[in-house]
Amino acid sequence: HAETPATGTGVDVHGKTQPINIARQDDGTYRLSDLTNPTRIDTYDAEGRPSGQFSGRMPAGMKPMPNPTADYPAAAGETGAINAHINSAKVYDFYKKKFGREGIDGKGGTILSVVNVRTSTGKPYLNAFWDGTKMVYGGGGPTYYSFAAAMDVAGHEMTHGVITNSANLLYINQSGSMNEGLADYFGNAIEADAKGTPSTDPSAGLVGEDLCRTGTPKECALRDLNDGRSAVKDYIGLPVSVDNGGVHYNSTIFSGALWDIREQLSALTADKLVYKALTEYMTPLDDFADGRDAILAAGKASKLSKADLRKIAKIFDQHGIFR
Ligand code: ASN
Ligand code: ZN
Repeated sequence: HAETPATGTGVDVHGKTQPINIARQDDGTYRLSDLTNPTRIDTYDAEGRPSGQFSGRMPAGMKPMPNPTADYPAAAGETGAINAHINSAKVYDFYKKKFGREGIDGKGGTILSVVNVRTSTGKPYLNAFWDGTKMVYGGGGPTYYSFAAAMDVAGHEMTHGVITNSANLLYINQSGSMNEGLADYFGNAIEADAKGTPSTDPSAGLVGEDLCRTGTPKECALRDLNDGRSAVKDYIGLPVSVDNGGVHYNSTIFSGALWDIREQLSALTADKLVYKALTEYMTPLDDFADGRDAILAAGKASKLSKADLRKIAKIFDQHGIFR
C-alpha cells in the first residue's frame, strides 16, 4: 500500500474554499493526510459519535476522512475537518519556524485530530480536548461552529501535547493552572501571528472568540487573558473534583502575566522566552512562583537585558506571583 502527497480543496465551516494538503491512495481516492512535512498530519471525522469513543486509541479501521476526489465537498467541511487540518499545519509551522520543534512530541510523531464528536447522549459537544495523544474537537451546534474552527483553540489543544512532551505540568491546582495558561498563551500567540493582530489589541487576549455563529466575540470567548486577575487576591482553591482544582479558572493569573510580557517586550522575544522556560526549566510539580523562576532563568540564559528582566519581574509582582 502506497500513498503520495497531493493537493486539493476543502470548504471550511464558513463556506470558504481553501487549498489543502492531502494524500492520494493507490485506488485513486484521497485522505485528509498532510504529507508535506517530516511530521505527518492526519484528520479524522467522528461522524457525530460520542467523544468517549475516541479517548485513548483510535477505533480500529478508521481512516483519515476518505473522499473519492481531491475536492472535499461542503458537507465534509461542516464537520470542522478542513479547519482542523489547516489549523494543525499552521500550529506545526509556528512551532517549527519559531523554535525548530518537529511536531507535538518534538520527534515527528503524527499529529492526530478527530473532529465532529458529540456527547455520550448525542448532544452537541461544545468543547475540545487533548486526550494525551491527540486533539478531539466537538462538532458545535446551532450556536457554535466546530471547535476546530478557532485557531487559538487548535493551538491551545496542540500546546497541551507540547506540554505533555516537555515540562509535563501535572493537571491539577497551580501546576495545572500553568498548564492551562501556557496552552492559552501559545494558542493566542499562534492566532495573533497568523492574523497579524498586535498583542495589545483587545481581541488578541480572547480565547475562542471566533467560535460563535451569532454572538459577539466577547460573548463567545471562553477566557480573556487580560481579565485582570492576580494570584494573591484572586486565586480560588477549588476542590480537586471541580475543574481539577480550578485549572481553567485560575489559569489567567499565569497566562495574564505571560501575555503582559508579550505586550511589553516583543512577540518573538516573549514566545522564545516562554518556550525555553517550558521546555528547559519547568518541571511537573511547579507552582506559580516556580513558573516565575523558570521564565526569569530562561531570560538570563538567553541574555535578555537587565532592564527587560526587571520588567518581567515587575509583571509577575503585579500578578501577585512573588518569589
Ligand atoms: N478545552 C478544555 C481544555 O483543553 C477542555 C478540557 O478541560 N479538557 O483545557
Ligand atoms: Zn486546556
